[in-house]
Amino acid sequence: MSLEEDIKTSILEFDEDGLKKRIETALSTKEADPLTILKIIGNVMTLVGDKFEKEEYFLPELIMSANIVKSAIDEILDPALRNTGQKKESLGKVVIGTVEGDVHSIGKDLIASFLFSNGFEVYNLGEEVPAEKFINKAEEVNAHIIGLSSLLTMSMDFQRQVIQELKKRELRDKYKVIVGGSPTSEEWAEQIGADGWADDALETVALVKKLLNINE
Ligand code: B12
Repeated sequence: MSLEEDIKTSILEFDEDGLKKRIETALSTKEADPLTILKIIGNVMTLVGDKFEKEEYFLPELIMSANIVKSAIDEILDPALRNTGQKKESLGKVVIGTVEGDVHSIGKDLIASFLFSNGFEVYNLGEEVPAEKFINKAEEVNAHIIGLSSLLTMSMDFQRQVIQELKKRELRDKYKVIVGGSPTSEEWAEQIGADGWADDALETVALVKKLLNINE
């Protein structure tokens, strides 16, 4: 079976060991690089999402698949990316997280990994991140970009709150704020006064480069 098929089967069968071993083999034999594997995982998770929507999967299956993917990314793919990316000069600093009230991590983590592997210094603050924490971290590390992820209609407004809080602190012009996540859109980004929106990880890399005037 192809690498894609193997990864898909392991995730859909909740086979954490199988997934990790297959990824390790693919990396050690140079069958694929970490970024290619992340792309495959992203596609499989989109499929998992579709199954949930069609009620073929329920919450326990979702949690299991999300957990094994997170563990494979944290333990294998992110370290592998760090090894290949270490010598690169930083193209810019990005603070990213999922907004308050929202625990969805997979899309945001994919974005963080893609940005990192494209030469950005990434500070991933995790999930359920309050506005203050985004801003404090951005101030602390002198970030260029603040990235806000939201997968829930109920949490979207916290993206707006981060922007309002930046304004309140007279820091709005200091950072480019980008937003994303399935309930958000270009129009939403405009409506809340964000600097950009992207649909997926590849588009996000292009967006960040555009916002920072990086021509590559
Ligand atoms: C996995 C999942 C979960 C997992 C999350 C595990 C984890 N560690 O992430 C668990 C089981 C915990 C979960 C819980 C819940 N979930 Co949920 N979940 C999903 C599911 C199936 C997939 C999300 C995912 O990982 N997609 C794959 C990744 C790769 O895609 P992505 O997240 O969209 O990210 C991409 C883009 O959006 C974009 N992007 C993302 N972030 C950012 C940020 C920036 C800055 C940019 C530029 C781009 C960007 O790029 C990413 C990469 O391509 C979706 C359904 C779906 N089809 O999306 C529902 C979904 C998001 N969940 C939903 C709901 C309702 C919930 C719960 C409330 C369920 C419940 N009844 O308890 C809870 C929420 C708890 C909370 N407080 O947050 C709804 C949300 C509906 C809505 N619009 O409000 C959805 C849409 C399912 C549905 N149709 O009902 N969930």
